[in-house]
Amino acid sequence: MSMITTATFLSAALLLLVPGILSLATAKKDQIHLKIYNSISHGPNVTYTLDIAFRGILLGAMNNLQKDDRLRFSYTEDPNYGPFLVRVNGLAGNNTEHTYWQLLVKRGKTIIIPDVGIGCFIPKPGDTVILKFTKW
Ligand code: B12
Ligand SMILES: *[C@@H]1O[C@H](CO)[C@@H](O)[C@H](O)[C@H]1NC(C)=O
Ligand SMILES: *[C@@H]1O[C@H](CO)[C@@H](O)[C@H](O)[C@H]1NC(C)=O
Repeated sequence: MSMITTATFLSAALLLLVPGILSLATAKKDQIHLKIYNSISHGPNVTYTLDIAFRGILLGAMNNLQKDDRLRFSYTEDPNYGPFLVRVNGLAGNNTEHTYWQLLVKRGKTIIIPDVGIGCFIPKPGDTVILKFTKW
């Protein structure tokens, strides 16, 4: 191959490859917001922006935040329903006091109360997941 045809071939190949690489990079991950809200003490809310894997579970995204030392949380493992969120940034729910961390999701203008916990819930890109410390 002459130099010119090689160069033409290479740029044609790049033109084909670049959009593919870009769409892979943007389609694979997306973002949600995670808001920590204490409805009992009414302290300041803390909001995180985090990446989610395609159809990844909320717990996975939260684990990534914890790994980066941005969020601290812990959960117990229920034999039937999986992970039950107990403590967020040092504050734990308490059966005697009837307090717990409720899982809410703001999607567009609607607030959703998921019927599953953090181990099963799959956020959608753009969701604001709210962890609300509240009473039952
Ligand atoms: C009472 C109750 C609660 C109470 C439990 C407190 C208490 N000490 O009583 C509170 C209000 C805290 C609660 C919270 C939630 N709950 Co609830 N809860 C129930 C309910 C009505 C009865 C459970 C019960 O007492 N069973 C009898 C006892 C003897 O059995 P047990 O195994 O010891 O019960 C324990 C577990 O059920 C556990 N538990 C309760 N809810 C949940 C949710 C999850 C995800 C996990 C892992 C464990 C768990 O707490 C109970 C007491 O220790 C059930 C529905 C039902 N009819 O079973 C839903 C139910 C278990 N909860 C459910 C859900 C989704 C939630 C929430 C995620 C709701 C939300 N969006 O915030 C949160 C948990 C958030 C978190 N922190 O992780 C779902 C679980 C379905 C699933 N496959 O995940 C159920 C089945 C109701 C439904 N929507 O269909 N819940
Ligand atoms: C925190 O968020 C909640 C619910 O999203 C909102 O109602 C409340 O006003 C906020 N609190 C503060 C201090 O901004
Ligand atoms: C829950 O609250 C009660 C009453 O305030 C307290 O005595 C107990 O130590 C608390 N339990 C946990 C696990 O923190």
